[in-house]
Amino acid sequence: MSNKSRYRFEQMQPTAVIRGIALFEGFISREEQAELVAQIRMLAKAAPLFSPQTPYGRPMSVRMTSAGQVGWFSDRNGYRYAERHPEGAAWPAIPKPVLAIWRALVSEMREPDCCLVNYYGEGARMGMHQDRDEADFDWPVLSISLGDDALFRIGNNQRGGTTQSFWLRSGDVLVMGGAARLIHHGIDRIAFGSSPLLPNGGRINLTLRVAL
Ligand code: MD3
Ligand code: FE
Repeated sequence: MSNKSRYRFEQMQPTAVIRGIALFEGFISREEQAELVAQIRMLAKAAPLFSPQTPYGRPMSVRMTSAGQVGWFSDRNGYRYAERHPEGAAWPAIPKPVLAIWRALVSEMREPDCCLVNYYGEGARMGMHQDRDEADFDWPVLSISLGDDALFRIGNNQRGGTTQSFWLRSGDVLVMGGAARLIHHGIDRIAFGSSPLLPNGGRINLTLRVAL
């Protein structure tokens, strides 16, 4: 049997592995972080950030948009991937430097279908949830943190049980594959103003997923 791993991060040395999630602290340089922010600004001009409604009737505190074939979307009818921005336009392409990070850590065999862009302003949070709107859980999810520090919490594949928290900082990358792919996770809070990357503060998270 070949012991060649399927995804590149499996042959790399993360700075930590927490409940199966591979953490690559400081993976993205300061210069590259600034370039990513410039790309996200252009992206958000073509596909403006919006506050998704939830099936529970309250809007999310995180503002979001997407790039790629599909965008992640939520409204009164539930969570799903949509082929168009709520204002009707197709989603912009995933920026090249973002795809380069996916290729470096995941694979050159397939690109992600969706790059979800989450923006956390002061007081924004994301409750504990699983990412399970995708057709295929064999592909890992990759997440990039930019801007203010965020207190990230992970639980278990089932609801409830003990949780572990750690801070995500600008330039950190997480890869969730294998048994960690369906772990519950959320963002309890951000330390608004802790990073100089975004002049007006806040945090950007990019989450790359094979969705279709
Ligand atoms: C663990 N975003 O968009 S990224 C999300 O920082 C989301 O905005 C958070 O959860 C954020 O769905 C957390 C880290 C993350 C992303 C996807 C995961 C952790 C994950 C999928 C499976 C397990
Ligand atoms: Fe998630």
